Amino acid sequence: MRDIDHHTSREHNYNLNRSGWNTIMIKNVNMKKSVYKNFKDISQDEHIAPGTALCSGCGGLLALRLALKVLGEKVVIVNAAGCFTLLSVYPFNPFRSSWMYTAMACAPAGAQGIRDALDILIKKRKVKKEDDLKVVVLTGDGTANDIGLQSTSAALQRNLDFYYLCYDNEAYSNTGFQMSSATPFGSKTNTSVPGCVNPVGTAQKKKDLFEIWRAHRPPYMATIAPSHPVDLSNKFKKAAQFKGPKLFITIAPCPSGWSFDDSKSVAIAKLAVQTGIWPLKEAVHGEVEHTVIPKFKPIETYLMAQNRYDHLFHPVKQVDVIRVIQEDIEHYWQPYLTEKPVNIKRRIFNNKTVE
Ligand SMILES: Cc1ncc(C[n+]2csc(CCOP(=O)(O)OP(=O)(O)O)c2C)c(N)n1
Ligand code: SF4
Ligand SMILES: [Mg+2]
Repeated sequence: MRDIDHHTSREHNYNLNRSGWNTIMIKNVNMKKSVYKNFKDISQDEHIAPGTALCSGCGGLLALRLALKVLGEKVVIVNAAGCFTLLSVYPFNPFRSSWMYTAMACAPAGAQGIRDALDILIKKRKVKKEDDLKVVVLTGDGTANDIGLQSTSAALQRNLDFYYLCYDNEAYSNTGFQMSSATPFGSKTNTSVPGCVNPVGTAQKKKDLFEIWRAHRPPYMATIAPSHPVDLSNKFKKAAQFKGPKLFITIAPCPSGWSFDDSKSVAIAKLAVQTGIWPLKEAVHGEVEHTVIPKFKPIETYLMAQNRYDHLFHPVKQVDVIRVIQEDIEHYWQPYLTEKPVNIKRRIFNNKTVE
């Protein structure tokens, strides 16, 4: 199947398999010039005040802070219930922009109402076009993967013009760190506690939210990490040119739930990228491109840095479980590497950041 990318006029080849768009051969990958070259290019303006009720070292909050530096202040945040609703203590909130709270199930419906209201006001010339606001849904992984998935799918189908930022701390953190369908295999939550009967902890595999979204054909999607602010900023900048749904999923290291020292959030996000368990990628009109190529550090370096994986190492090392986690990473990356599926560590990518 062939398609023309309207923003680059390059031809893309989609290699359809029986299940649809699952296999995408990356051909003639096109890298537009990045706006942000290094950390110094990122604005020093802050759009969210410090001293909020969130935990110190909250990785998701850092990602949000970076995102707002690109999005600016002409924004309405539609915040589904979760940790980040604690940002507001009624009637105050720490944002320069507007903020609205919704129930977990319906943030995209709230976003639709705001978008429609803005469009009507602009049409009636009660709001100037240049004063238009970006509508940004802000949700945790529990909302994004479970409780709010239905209304998200509906908004995607309506091609709602909005941003969707999911901070993925891989559990229902706000209510005491219960397992969500984004909780990774082998980790411990307060509802998947390892014991004699089940030494693994979480026995299920994490849902693939990126692929769920991609099946809806939104114009822009990306994964991001607070440890990679330049990559994050470039993705928000790039997304601005697309009308329609724009997804961002950030890894959100959570000191209290993942059980690590709150000074280590950025280091843990970086390890997630370096081991390959958190691929940094984007998809423009469904075509996936990885923006950072990992060093493929052994996954143990990432697991050992967080006490939620403690049971995999003590009192006995659960070698089989660790191997499954490592193999899942290799299985994920293999199609994106060159033809011979031999040794993932020896693969070389051209023209990419190797992290
Ligand atoms: C339908 C519904 N079920 C349960 C709750 C209780 N609740 C409030 S916040 C929350 C956790 C949300 O998890 P997530 O979306 O991952 O955000 P996080 O708390 O991790 O920031 C839950 C379960 C709710 N508000 N609504
Ligand atoms: S519990 Fe985790 S996600 Fe929630 S505010 Fe604290 S660090 Fe952030
Ligand atoms: Mg969560």
